Amino acid sequence: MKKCPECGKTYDDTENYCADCVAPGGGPVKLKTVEKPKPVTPKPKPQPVVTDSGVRSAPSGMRSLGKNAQGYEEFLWLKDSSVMIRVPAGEFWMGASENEGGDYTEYPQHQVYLDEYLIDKLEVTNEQFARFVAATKYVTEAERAGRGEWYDAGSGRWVHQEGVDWRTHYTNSTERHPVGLVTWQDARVYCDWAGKRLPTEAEWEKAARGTDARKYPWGDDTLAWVLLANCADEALSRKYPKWELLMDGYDDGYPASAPVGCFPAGASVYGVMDMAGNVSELCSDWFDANYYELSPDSNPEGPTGGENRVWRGYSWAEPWFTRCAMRGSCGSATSSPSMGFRCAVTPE
Ligand SMILES: [Ca+2]
Ligand SMILES: [Ca+2]
Repeated sequence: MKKCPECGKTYDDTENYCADCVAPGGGPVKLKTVEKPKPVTPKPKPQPVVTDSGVRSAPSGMRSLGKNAQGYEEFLWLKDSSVMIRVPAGEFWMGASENEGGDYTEYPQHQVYLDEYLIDKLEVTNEQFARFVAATKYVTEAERAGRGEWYDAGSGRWVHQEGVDWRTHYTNSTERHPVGLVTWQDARVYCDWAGKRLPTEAEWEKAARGTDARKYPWGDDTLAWVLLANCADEALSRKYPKWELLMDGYDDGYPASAPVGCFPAGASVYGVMDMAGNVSELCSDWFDANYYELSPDSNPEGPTGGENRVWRGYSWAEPWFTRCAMRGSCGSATSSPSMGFRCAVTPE
């Protein structure tokens, strides 16, 4: 295409002079070739990277690990080197079923919708907590109080023992054991440091039981010949002969806590480990025994206040396999070697 530099009229490439204009010195005005504008290629919108396995890319602070054996996406949370599992949005049944024989606090069973969230695959370990303390110089509430809850093998009772805190049973051989003797506030501060939060009670229960209202993380039955969880067992009675309540004939090999994730047969439908036993796990909610009567049906966060905090999953100190619906509570200042926590995150 050509264009007259005087009047702007356009011509095709076969013409050389403008038909209308006269040059200042006389004669026709010579046309100028107009360069065709180059087509503008729109910048591609950023798209999530989808790998061969169909896994979406990870936001900053995370690295995709692909799908786990159960088919759910796992991520490495870089701040505290924890593996997190994506639990899809959707509904699940919360609370005990009619034939489950649950405590009154577990009723009524009700349907709850939760947005998508990530939850730690494993309980927070001594090793992780030590890194947090090294980075922040945080002093736990038991350390400040100068004492903590402890099992006294001589008397066969739980006592408040001077000088007992999370470091007491932290050795080179227990790096991968869940941290214990931490309060709700200790757990919350760890979560803040890691850029995470405690799971709500509803998130904890969905991660444990999935959407089919199963009784235990692994299903509805207990399989006596399979090691499913770390609870009060024969190993505990061998170490503490005065321990009264334990599962006769069940020997998981651990008298107290076990390294996290060493009972793969007990994993939940999402692949979350140790939801029954090992250490019980603090949740973000205040505890209300009657909360299920009035709980919102979407993303419940617990009562707005209260005296006690929720913990879930029971521990190595209990003589049974923990049902997913079982609820527990403790004072905000309570810490115990049988109680720890895991973290959750709301995806960006
Ligand atoms: Ca045990
Ligand atoms: Ca646990």
